[in-house]
Amino acid sequence: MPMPSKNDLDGVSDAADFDCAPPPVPPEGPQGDDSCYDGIDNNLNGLTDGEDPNCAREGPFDNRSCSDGLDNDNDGFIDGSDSNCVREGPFGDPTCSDGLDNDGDGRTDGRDGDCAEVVVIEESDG
Ligand SMILES: [Ca+2]
Ligand SMILES: [Ca+2]
Ligand SMILES: [Ca+2]
Ligand SMILES: [Ca+2]
Repeated sequence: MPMPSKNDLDGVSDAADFDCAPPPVPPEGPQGDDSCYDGIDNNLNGLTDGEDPNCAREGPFDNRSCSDGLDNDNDGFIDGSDSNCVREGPFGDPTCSDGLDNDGDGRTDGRDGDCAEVVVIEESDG
């Protein structure tokens, strides 16, 4: 009695099939994310890091984009010089008594929650 030694279909199983789904496209951005500083066109749109609109944002003040030495949003102002990176406060800071809405959130000086007198507990990483 003859035994079928092999399948006609060359032995490729379903589990090894790569044809069904394209590889996922990783995100680039938002600004501050490592993907905006890795020199890689992560999302494969032809625009790398600062060239990519997903990364072209500067601020807010605590974002990495405000301390990277780059004019991320290409408005001619870098980091602390960029109004997007300006902080108002904390309490006692000159920005809380200059009559200006420094951070552009619509609240000036004492009206800005960032200027509220609070006890700040700072953690030290050592
Ligand atoms: Ca890109
Ligand atoms: Ca910057
Ligand atoms: Ca800028
Ligand atoms: Ca102010």
